[in-house]
Amino acid sequence: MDLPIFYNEAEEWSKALLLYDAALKEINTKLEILNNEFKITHQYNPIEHITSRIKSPQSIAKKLRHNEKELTVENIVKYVNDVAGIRIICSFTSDIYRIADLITKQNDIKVLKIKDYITCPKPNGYTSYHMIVSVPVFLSDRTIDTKVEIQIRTIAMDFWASLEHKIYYKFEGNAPEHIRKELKECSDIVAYLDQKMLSINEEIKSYSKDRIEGYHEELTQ
Ligand code: 0O2
Repeated sequence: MDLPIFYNEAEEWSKALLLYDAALKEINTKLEILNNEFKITHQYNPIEHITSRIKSPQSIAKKLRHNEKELTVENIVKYVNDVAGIRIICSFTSDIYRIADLITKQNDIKVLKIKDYITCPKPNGYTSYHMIVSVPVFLSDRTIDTKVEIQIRTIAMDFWASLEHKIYYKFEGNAPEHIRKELKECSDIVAYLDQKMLSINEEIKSYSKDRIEGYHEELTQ
């Protein structure tokens, strides 16, 4: 990734990128291990999929401008919490808190900030669970705690956020009132859908193996 503004800080920026990339790899590996363990011990997969990204130079510059900070590597590292970002898509809302808890319990991860937009959705209807964490990256001569933003949400929340993001950019943040209202209504439907899916799943889990076998027998009679 190039940030052409930084001619005199190019090396410093390359080092920062190396750290962000390493931090993403570490968190991704941790999540993969947790998910694999879950599959074996609970025959269940709480994570649908994971994506990760390094924030675009334009987006970094925009965020610093918004915070009225000069565009320097030092300011990026200090003030932009989501240069390295991971998005975890779960099946059910309960999985979100389970995953967040498992991340928090990892000894080498420090949780720096939490924003629970599920308990407190944004006024536009955005829901997601955000964690800013730091993870130690071991270099040849030192260890550097590096920040990563982790967003955890359900498939339905992600569907809403992806479309809202596109609409937001299309209207440059000034979507007509009726579109905003309809998006908010869709977010209420998403919340209802997640709740419904969760209760169906709870009911399925309450079926004992014997009950399911009995049900199969009834069908075949
Ligand atoms: P992009 O393109 O994803 O990089 P802080 O981290 O506390 O310094 P910030 O950045 O306001 O402050 O944190 P917050 O509220 O946790 O939001 C960070 C990210 O969450 C955003 O990154 C989006 O990815 C997502 N997000 C937040 N609010 C919304 C929303 O209303 N709609 C959608 N679709 N996504 C949202 P960026 O930098 O905006 O963008």
